[in-house]
Amino acid sequence: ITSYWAEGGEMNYYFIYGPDMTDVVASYTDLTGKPHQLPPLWALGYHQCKWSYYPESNVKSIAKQFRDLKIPCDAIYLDIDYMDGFRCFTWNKEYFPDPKRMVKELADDGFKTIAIIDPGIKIDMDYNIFREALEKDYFCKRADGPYMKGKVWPGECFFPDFTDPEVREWWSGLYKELIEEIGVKGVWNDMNEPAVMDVPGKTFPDDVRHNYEGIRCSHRKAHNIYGMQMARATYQGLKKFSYPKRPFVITRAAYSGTQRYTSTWTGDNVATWDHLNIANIQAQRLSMSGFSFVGSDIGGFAEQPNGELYARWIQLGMFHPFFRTHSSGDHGDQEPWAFGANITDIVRKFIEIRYQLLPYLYTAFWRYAEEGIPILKSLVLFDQEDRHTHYRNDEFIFGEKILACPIAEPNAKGRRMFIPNGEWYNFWDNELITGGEEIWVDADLDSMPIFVKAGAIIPKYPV
Ligand code: NBV
Repeated sequence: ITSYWAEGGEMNYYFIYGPDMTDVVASYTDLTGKPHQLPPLWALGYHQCKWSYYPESNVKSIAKQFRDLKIPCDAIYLDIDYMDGFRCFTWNKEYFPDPKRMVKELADDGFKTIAIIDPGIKIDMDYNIFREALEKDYFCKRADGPYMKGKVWPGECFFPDFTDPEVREWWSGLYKELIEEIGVKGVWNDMNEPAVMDVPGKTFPDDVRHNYEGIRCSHRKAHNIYGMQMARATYQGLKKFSYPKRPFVITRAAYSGTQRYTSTWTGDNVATWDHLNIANIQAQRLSMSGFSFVGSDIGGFAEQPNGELYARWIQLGMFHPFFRTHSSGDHGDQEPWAFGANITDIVRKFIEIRYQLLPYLYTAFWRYAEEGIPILKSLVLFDQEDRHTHYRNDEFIFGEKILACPIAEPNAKGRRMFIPNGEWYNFWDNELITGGEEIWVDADLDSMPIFVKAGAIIPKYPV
């Protein structure tokens, strides 16, 4: 027996007839939405992140290393420590005395700066954003009246009710200085599940009330929507203040339809081979669920990868539309050069391939934004008539014509994988393979199984 129920709100069922599974996904995005715009091209490049790069000198030296070592990189991230006491829309002036200058200098060197913004607003009468939201009655409240108070990074916080369109409008306006003045190019929304520390359930209690577009309801109904509405408000702000450039947003929490506004990643993973495997499956399934602009924390967020795991993860991540290394930062370095020269060379090689494939990926993104066709396709989406594809998780199609399969275990010299029907060229040596069966594919650490569909035209860009 399979049963479904909802904690709150309605259960609506939709029957979507393909019968082609790709059409099911496309129709599902007719219902829930497609990206409103293509991302800026740079957002499909490589991103470097850590919790946290600070102070300014650290950010600069990371950026310089990329250029010195000639490793392409388009974006560098500021995690929560750039703020003043974790107050959103403020700067720690000791670490970042002149953010505008720093962001400009990074931009002159080809880096876009991305800053994190969380939903919790510190309870602090000397903090203008807190005061304003309090005066305007924008914070969530409990059923019996008091504010929804919860502990997050800044300490005790109140939380804007992003399900209220007026609150979203206000929130979007808060980005003016960060984007228009300081020149930050992208925003990263985190903790918007909403996450709350030291409470059972780690989120709001069910009785919290929400505006919910004027149809007031409890948190039971609004829980899953909350994070999306935060990302939506962020997207509105970026759209306004970065115009005529296109916005880039990344969010941790999402819901059906969040793909309209933002990219996402798979959250706090661990530096293990198991989690590399999981990242592959998660990205394919998100893609199959109408949300293609996805990636994982490459190398793992918690714990420390060795060079081999990091290199293999870069190889997988190169095929994920969102391509970012991130780590919790307390276990050692996780930049492409942190594991010795051999690994640096392998990582560079794969990041370079990603850059060469940008026009190909951009076209796949265009099809996704226009028609809802997933960018990553599990083999079943590629050839559902062949029952062999029905239980395959490892291999996937990137765009329309490239078949890839990560190496997801240590000490591998290659792996067995299933090649779907048709003729395929090995990406590395042009050997022609006829698909329809499982084969062994060589792949030392500096390689991975990649095949190109016979007859495909793959446009390539200079690195
Ligand atoms: O802001 C710190 C981290 C962030 O680096 C990570 O990517 C998020 O998923 N954040 C979670 C909060 C701390 C989690 C332990």
